[in-house]
Amino acid sequence: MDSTIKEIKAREVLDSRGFPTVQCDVTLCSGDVGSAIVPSGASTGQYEAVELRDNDNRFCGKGVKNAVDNINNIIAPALLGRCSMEQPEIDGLMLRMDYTDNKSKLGANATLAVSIAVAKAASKYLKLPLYRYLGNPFVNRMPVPMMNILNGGKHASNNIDIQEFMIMPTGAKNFSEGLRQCCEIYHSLKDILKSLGKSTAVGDEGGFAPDLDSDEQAIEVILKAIKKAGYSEKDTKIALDAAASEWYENGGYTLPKRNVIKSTDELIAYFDGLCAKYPIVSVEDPLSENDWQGFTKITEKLGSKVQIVGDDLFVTNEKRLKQGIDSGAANSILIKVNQIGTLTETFAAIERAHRAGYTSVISHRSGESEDTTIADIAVAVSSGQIKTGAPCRSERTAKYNRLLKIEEDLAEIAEYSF
Ligand code: 2PG
Ligand code: MG
Repeated sequence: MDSTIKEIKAREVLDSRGFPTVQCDVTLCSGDVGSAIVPSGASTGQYEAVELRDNDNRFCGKGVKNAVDNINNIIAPALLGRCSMEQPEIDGLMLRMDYTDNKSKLGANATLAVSIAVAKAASKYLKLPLYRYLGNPFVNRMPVPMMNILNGGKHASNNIDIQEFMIMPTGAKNFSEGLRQCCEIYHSLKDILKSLGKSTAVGDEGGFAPDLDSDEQAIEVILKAIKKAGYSEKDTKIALDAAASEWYENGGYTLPKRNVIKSTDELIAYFDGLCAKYPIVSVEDPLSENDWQGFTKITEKLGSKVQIVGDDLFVTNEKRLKQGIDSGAANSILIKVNQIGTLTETFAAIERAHRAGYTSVISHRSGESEDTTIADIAVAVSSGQIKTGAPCRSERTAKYNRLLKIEEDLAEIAEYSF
């Protein structure tokens, strides 16, 4: 059959931080080729599927030759001859071959590269854009960008503890307008930082990474940039990713850069205060991945007006998400394909979230590449939100550019709303 997998070939390539990652090409008997490059995080959650690294003397131990070999020598022979359109079966077969809970045998970087490349090959065979192949004939919802324009935490060498300060153009009339607004705000932020004598060097996700007096000052300069660009707090909202798992130690939170110590309740009160004072619509990982009770508390307190997003808390894992749904922890899930390692499991988590009334935000990692799969996934699942960095660094703009093309394809049926 033409849709049958004829060849699978993996190799080691580079991500946007200069670390190796896995690329995989899947060729079908028809000659169609699907190619994927997996992303990689810096503030990784404890419960993420295992990213296999060689831990030898190449690339500071970060080589991925073992993951590449696992694809070429173990996964490929098992998948040759299978129909590329059997995505759940193919992903299921890899899960069974791995037989661990966290993909530590084959590596989630190996399974994900194959999973995405198979889907892309099948979509090419069917002559469908990826968002249609993964979605359905009716999908038409463009995501609102959750654009990280000021970086701190593990993504930058400045003095800010909150990892991401993002803008969301919720009042724009369509995706491309929203993207334009974000770019204009990004450029006015640069001008403002320059005029304050602050650094305009950028962090891993392309946002500026200046030293500032406080988190509040970071939000204030962003609000100024919104105004300077000609927009208002009515149309442009703020989202934060605290990445607070990075702060957790000995039962409390130590914000490392300022060396401030807070309890769960104090952190909740802190975010409550920020949300009351500023137009913040979404807060990701305000607490650590193990602080289930804290997450339930903050969701009870803020969840009716603010999106509380679980990233390290859920790690795109349906089981952890179920625990969250059962205990009222968070009301939204961040989706990162490499946290779980196959498309089938990713889609199961999104489906479960939506059925429970949770929103989903499709997300990049701090280590990225020219691969734009997440843009198609955001449209395929009608997520309505995408987090993919600043309009700076081609690995970030590649996703925005892909979405511009999708919006053009959707033409008059495209929808955009928050
Ligand atoms: C996050 C991500 C992406 P990393 O915490 O949400 O912004 O960072 O990829 O480093 O985990
Ligand atoms: Mg996060």
